[in-house]
Amino acid sequence: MNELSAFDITAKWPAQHPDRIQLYSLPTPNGVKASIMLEETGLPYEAHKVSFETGDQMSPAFLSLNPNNKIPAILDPNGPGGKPLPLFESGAILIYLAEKSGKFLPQDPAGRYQAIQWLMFQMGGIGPMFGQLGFFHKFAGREYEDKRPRDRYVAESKRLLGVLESQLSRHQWLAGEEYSIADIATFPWVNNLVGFYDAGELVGFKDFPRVQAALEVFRARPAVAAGLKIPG
Ligand SMILES: N[C@@H](CCC(=O)N[C@@H](CS)C(=O)NCC(=O)O)C(=O)O
Repeated sequence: MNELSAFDITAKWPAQHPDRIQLYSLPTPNGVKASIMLEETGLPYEAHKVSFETGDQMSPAFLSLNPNNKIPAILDPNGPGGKPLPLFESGAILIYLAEKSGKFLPQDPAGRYQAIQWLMFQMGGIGPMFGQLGFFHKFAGREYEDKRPRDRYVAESKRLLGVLESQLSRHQWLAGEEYSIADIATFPWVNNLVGFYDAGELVGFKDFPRVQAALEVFRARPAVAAGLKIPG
């Protein structure tokens, strides 16, 4: 019996490699933040698929780790003090993995807060607003006759893209000249907006050339290409 077996989630998703970080996820814009970060850092991990089709995120085993029934979540057998650490919320996972690996979060305090600031901007702005736009443009909300909710999220998404454009006109990446967890949080959502949601025309994506260029550089990273497909 390993230490992880004390966590109910491992009964539904058994760990083949209990010494590695366990990732519970799906390749959605929030899920791939964790898989891309794990690929980028090279930390050893094992990915488990949480299928929405079968409602895995609502199962008691999953809820025992994340009571908010959302992916991604992780379980690190070797957390602080050498004890297992369960963790949910993609922003918290990114900060944790950055601190554990010593990568993608500047060491100097001012730079570190810049990266956290842009990470929070994604968590509180980009993710929720682009997500709502997806609902009203691509999913069930598309059928609604009243287009005001959709238009509201289109306008807000454009505004947020404008904020990214302005920041990227001054810096190579969101938190400055170094690629950071702020970029790992944000670009999967931009990618999803113009890809899976097919909302590029709706938000006038061509009006944000620096965001477009940064997205291309992001997508060209091998760890990003790999992480976007995990778990398969
Ligand atoms: N704030 C959360 C949001 C996570 C989230 O919304 N995950 C979605 C997939 S992108 C999910 O698990 N949805 C399943 C559900 O709502 O039942 C985070 O960043 O981790």
